[in-house]
Amino acid sequence: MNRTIRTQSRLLAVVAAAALALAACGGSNGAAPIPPNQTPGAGPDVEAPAAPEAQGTVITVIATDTSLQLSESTFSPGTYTFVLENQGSMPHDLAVEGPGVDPVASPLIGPGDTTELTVELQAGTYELWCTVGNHRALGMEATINVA
Ligand SMILES: [Cu+2]
Repeated sequence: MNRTIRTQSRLLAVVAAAALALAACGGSNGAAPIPPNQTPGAGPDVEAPAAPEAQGTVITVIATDTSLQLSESTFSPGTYTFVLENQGSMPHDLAVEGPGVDPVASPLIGPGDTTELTVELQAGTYELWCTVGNHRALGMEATINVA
């Protein structure tokens, strides 16, 4: 008889201990720090969206209706991106011709717009001009020497 009671109280103790352990465990789980939000794509590994990237040396070319004004006057061989800014009142473009460059032209852009033309310049003389109408004759041209 005695033995049975002891066994029962022992069992009770074990059950109580288990209940405590469970409670402690549950409590501990509840209090566990929430992992920081892992937002995929927000980390430093993510590459920025590919922006149109000017290649080589950037030269600004201001187009008025009667001139082309370049931001640089000395050139060495290499890759250049001419950024044409149309500050005139008519549509303009930018053409380039010289050693290794058959005439290439930028898109035609309206007043206030900007476009780009990337070319490889070698040593030599290059002509830049606007292909629209008689604009070249009006003064929309420039000559650069690459050395
Ligand atoms: Cu023009």
